Amino acid sequence: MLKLYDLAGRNPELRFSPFCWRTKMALRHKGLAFESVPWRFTDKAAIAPSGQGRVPVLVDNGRWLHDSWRIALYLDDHYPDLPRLFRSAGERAAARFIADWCDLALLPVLRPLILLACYDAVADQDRRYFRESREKMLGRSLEAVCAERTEAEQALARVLTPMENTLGAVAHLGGDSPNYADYILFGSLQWAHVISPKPVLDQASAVSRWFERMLGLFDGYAREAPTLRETMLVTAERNLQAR
Ligand SMILES: N[C@@H](CCC(=O)N[C@@H](CS)C(=O)NCC(=O)O)C(=O)O
Repeated sequence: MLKLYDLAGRNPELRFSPFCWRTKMALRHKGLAFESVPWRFTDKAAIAPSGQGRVPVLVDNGRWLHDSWRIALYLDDHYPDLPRLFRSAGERAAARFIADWCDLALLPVLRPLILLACYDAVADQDRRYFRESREKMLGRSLEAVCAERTEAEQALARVLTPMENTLGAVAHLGGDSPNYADYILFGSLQWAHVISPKPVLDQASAVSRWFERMLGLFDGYAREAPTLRETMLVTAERNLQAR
C-alpha cells in the first residue's frame, strides 16, 4: 500500500498542511488506498530517504516521492488507467497556474489569519522550530504577522475576487467535475478551515459553496477531518467535566 507522510499537530489526528491536503485529495480522486503517517516538522529523519525535509512525502513500492505537484504528475503517469487528475495538457497548464497563484497570492494572505493558531496547534516538540523558522522566513514575529486582522480579511477578499467570479460561473475549476486544480485550491483553503478559530470564507460566496461541495467528495472524506475548533471544544468540555 502507498504510504503518505502527512503533517500532524499535537493531536495526531489534526492534519493541516495545504500541500498534504492536495496530495490526499489526489490519491482519493485516483481511488488509491494509502496509509497516512502522522509527521511532525522536526521529524526530518523519518523522511530523509526522500532527500529533503518537507511533506507531503509519498512512498510507492520503495520509491520515495516529494513535492505535491511532482506527486500529482507521478500519479497520473504511473496510474494512467485510474481517473486522471489532468485530462489534457491544457488542464495541466491551467493547474500549474493555480498552484503558483495559491502559493504566491493566496497562502500569503491566509497566513496572517491563522499563523498564531498554527503555532497553537503544532506538537510540543515543533513549537520552537515553528516559531524560529517562520519568523526567519517572514522577518517578523508571529504576533506581528497576525496583528492586523481586518486588513488581512480585506486582502483575502481582494485576492479571492477572480476565484469568486470563476466559481460563480462554473461548478469546478475542472469544469463539470473536479480536477487537480480544484484539489490545489481546496488544500490551500482546507489549511485555514482546519486551523482557523472562525470561518475565513464569506459563507454566502461562490467559493464557500464550492468549498462545501469539495468537503463532501469521496463520502465526506475531508469533512470528517478533525479541526482545531473541535479539538479545543473537546478539551474545554473535558476540563469542565474534570472540575
Ligand atoms: N512545494 C512543496 C511545499 C511543501 C511544504 O512546504 N510543506 C511544509 C508543510 S505545509 C513542510 O513540510 N515544512 C517543513 C518545514 O518547514 O520544515 C509541495 O508542494 O509539496
